[in-house]
Amino acid sequence: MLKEISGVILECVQGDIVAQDDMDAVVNAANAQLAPGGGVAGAIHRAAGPELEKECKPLAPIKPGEAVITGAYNLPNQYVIHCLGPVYGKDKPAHELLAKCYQNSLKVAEDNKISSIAFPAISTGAFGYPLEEAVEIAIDTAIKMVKNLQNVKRIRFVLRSEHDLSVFEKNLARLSG
Ligand code: AR6
Repeated sequence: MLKEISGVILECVQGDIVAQDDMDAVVNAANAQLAPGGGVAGAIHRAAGPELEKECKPLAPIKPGEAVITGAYNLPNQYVIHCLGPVYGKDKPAHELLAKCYQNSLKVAEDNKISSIAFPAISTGAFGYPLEEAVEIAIDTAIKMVKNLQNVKRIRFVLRSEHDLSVFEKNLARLSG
């Protein structure tokens, strides 16, 4: 599903974050140490190769809501933007910290003249954020940002399961445009 708002395309697809060949940047649902780990972070580091971890090391640790950028090595993209989501029930206020992830990642993309960026559903795996709430935050934050984006023209949300995709689609469908 796809919506165009203020000249920016917002879309959601079911798939794998490491297979977004047509995107300039992919976002990593990272850990504070920017180390491989499981889930999205594991998949990104596996696909990118060991050079990614080397570039990440001096940039760590990062705090919840923070985003940093690196090269993408063997991934089919130019950049990886690593973002630390809040651990649900621990890092507070969770809502604000999750919104900051999307704000800061989009800001980093904008500053680096990135025109297309793909996000996973940050914090909704190992970090336990309830999907429905996380989806609302992701979409609301992106909508608030689009008016101020000059370089970013396409924002894609990549969901692993059909169920997660349907939750995103329901939320995107509410937007006019
Ligand atoms: N492509 C797209 N989405 C994925 C993929 C993939 N390859 N793999 C998982 N998901 P998670 P978090 C979905 O756990 O909650 C790691 O161990 C998944 O179904 O990757 O922010 C790190 O090292 C879920 O909906 O990220 C951190 O310690 C969403 O992506 C910690 O997990 C996020 O799941 C970060 O936890």
